[in-house]
Amino acid sequence: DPTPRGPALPPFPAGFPWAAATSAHQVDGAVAEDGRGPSLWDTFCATPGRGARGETGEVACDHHHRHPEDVALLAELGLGAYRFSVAWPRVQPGGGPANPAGLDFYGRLVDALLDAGITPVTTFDHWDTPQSVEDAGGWLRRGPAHRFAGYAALVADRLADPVPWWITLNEPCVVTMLGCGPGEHAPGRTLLLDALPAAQHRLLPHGLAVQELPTAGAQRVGIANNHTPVWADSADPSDAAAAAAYADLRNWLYADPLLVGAYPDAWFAGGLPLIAQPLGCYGFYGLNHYAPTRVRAARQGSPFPFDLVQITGRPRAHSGWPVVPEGLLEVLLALRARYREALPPVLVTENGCGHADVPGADRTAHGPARTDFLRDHLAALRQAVADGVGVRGCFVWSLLDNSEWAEGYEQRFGLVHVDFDTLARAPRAPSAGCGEPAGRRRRRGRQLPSPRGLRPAPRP
Ligand code: PNW
Repeated sequence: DPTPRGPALPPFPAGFPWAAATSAHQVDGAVAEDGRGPSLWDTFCATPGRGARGETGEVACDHHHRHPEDVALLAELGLGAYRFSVAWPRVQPGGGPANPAGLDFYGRLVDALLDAGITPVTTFDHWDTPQSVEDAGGWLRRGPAHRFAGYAALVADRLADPVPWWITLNEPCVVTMLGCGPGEHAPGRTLLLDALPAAQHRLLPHGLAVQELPTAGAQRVGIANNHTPVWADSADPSDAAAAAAYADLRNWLYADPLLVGAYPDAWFAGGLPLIAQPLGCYGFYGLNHYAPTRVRAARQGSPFPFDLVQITGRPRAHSGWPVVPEGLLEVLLALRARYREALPPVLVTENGCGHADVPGADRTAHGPARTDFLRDHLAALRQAVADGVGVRGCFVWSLLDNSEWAEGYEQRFGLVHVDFDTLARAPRAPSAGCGEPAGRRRRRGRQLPSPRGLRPAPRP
């Protein structure tokens, strides 16, 4: 048993659900089964020079076939909820007619979760837009928003009864910021600031879904927005202005329209249309958080009004992101300060850290870096709750090691190790510092009371 190092896991209010998340492209595999059509990520990864080492989501974790084993792992880990995404191209392979076999897969997954007493939390769109929708102009046009609403209604018709929590979109900011600006993510467009219309066209489907889904029986409908604390590099007013511009582009552009009903009043506001009223969230606001960002005034010739500066003096995840646990507290306090009573209860829909396997190291242990990351971020979350931020649950990214998009399979975020040769799963135990040996933790986990706010809806 590891020797405890540092403080034990902080206690949370009773009923606080511990949970884990995945997304379809990153874990499902089986891309040519059930009549599934290609997504823009399938195309991107198969394009030479795009995905790291040519790695694709063709097999991924084979969650599509192995979901019964993965649901058993969730139960073994004592997790109360599971956030997964539905792949639009599995449900509407060409972005048009429905594919019943695709919907059946998600029906089986939801049934397995409910049978295990685990609450399903379902994302409609975790970036894997059908290739046909992209071919018609993608998110640079308004059209996909209406097609998305039709897709969401199809899924809700089938699953809204048993699924109590719905997430419309995962991190629309990353789609604009990485997919259409510099082109590091699918669809690989390099439009820089001309990508801005995609931000609005990504928010429109959220607005449509929030209006329509409650009628289809969905109890709670939110979003999973990525937020980063933005630190100015110095007290110089030009650095402070650059930090404010970055915060608008990265954080508030995707949150203000939902919670305030306006785009942030900033350097790009003139390019975006007026919004009549808040697009809304119905029951919760989802926060994905990984790391803060340091920003300074742009040097001459930059296409943006800011430059990003490395945060030094901190440990780093494999992605290069600095590990700053108090950043999670900062983000939660900033959300509360900005939106006050307009902020619904927050679900932390992603937080975690990726590291590469160390050759020869024990694959059933997290290693000190991930153990420290999780313990210290949970302590920051505990502090936010103590400070009165209404946080309803926390989803670790991720249940399984999986495909980290354009980076391939090297970065491992999983509570569970996946051997990508054999697809064997092995739960990881904390290396040290979480205070309890894995065996005892697991027994305790199973006895957790059903989380109050995340109880599965009665079976139809
Ligand atoms: C999120 N950034 O992606 C996604 O929701 C997950 O699918 C992903 O695996 C996870 O975080 C880890 O990366 C992000 O550049 C990608 O700031 C990029 C950024 C943030 C989040």
